[in-house]
Amino acid sequence: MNKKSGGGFTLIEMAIVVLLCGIILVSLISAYQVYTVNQRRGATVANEKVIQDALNNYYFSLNHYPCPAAPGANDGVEVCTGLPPAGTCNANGLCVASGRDADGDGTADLVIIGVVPFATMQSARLPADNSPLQGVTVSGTQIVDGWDHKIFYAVSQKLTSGTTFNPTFGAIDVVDENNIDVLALPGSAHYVLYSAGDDGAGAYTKDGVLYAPCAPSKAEGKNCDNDATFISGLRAVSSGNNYNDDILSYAKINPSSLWNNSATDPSAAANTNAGNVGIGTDQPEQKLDVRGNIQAIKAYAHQVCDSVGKNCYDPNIIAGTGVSCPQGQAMIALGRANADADPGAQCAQVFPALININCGSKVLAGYTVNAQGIVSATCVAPP
Ligand SMILES: [Ca+2]
Ligand SMILES: [Ca+2]
Ligand SMILES: [Ca+2]
Repeated sequence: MNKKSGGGFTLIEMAIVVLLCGIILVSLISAYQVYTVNQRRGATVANEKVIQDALNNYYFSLNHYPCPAAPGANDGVEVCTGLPPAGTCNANGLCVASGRDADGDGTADLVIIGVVPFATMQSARLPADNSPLQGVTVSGTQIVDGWDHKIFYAVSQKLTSGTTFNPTFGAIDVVDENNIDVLALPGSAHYVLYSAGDDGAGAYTKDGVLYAPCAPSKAEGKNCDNDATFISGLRAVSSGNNYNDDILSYAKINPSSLWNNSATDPSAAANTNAGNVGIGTDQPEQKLDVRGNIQAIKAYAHQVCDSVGKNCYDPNIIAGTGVSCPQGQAMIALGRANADADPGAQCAQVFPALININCGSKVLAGYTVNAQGIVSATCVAPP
């Protein structure tokens, strides 16, 4: 009965073939799904990088970030005023959250949560000459993630205005999957960008429609629960409350051991090292030792010395009350008569050859000096 008949297959052989085809197909589908997700995640990371670069260019040009646009609107225009109260969202999905009290006035600093204001960024102008900003253009395909959902943009409100901007006023917190802060100073991120990832929970489509509701009980719910804390955690896509497929990037202050914001003027920077600072040298010999040219509009100094700190001049010799010569004499050099002399002017008679020339009632019209130094004056009648 198990013998092949007429060159065909037995039922068992057919079953094995079907089973193998099934196994291969499942593997292919699974591999294709992984490939697709990786592609979409890669596109999302790339777009967030483009947006970050644009936001940073905007900030460096205008000294503040733009406000977010409303997720439910599609004009890409920032919304800075008429905001919903803290802890709430408006009908267009724009939310305001209470963040860290960064300015220390006892009141929570606000965080505005929305999407990338691409139109505002593209039309921004430099105040100095009204020229368009460079490097701030983000296209329509770059404001969405790999699933065509809008990438969220949350920013510390004080950093959206040049008058309140202070780099230490980031009010946003970012934690990892274990709820551990990823920032050196908790709650100090300037802004975050995030994609709602594979499941699109809480995301808005590119047409401004809510795609799926937020699931606050899941780990990734930290991103869509509209408070000022976000999660930048490992990808976890098994079911359960650890689920997180979101893709988040953020901007923060990079702490530096060399520079700090001035305690008296937060907009100024002060160096913190006790030793010297070198530019063009790793062996600085002065508080600031520049081995190269310095370009400045004005230079202020109490003394100007030679390269070994000797032969110092008071700059007032040139820029202050200056130096003077006796009447009838003119300065022929500025310097020292010898190494021990005080700096000053070297003076000389204006026309030494003409001493003792007397034209009587006439006036001097010219003179020559021959090789022997004998002066011949030409005196003429006054005009
Ligand atoms: Ca405050
Ligand atoms: Ca998600
Ligand atoms: Ca949150």
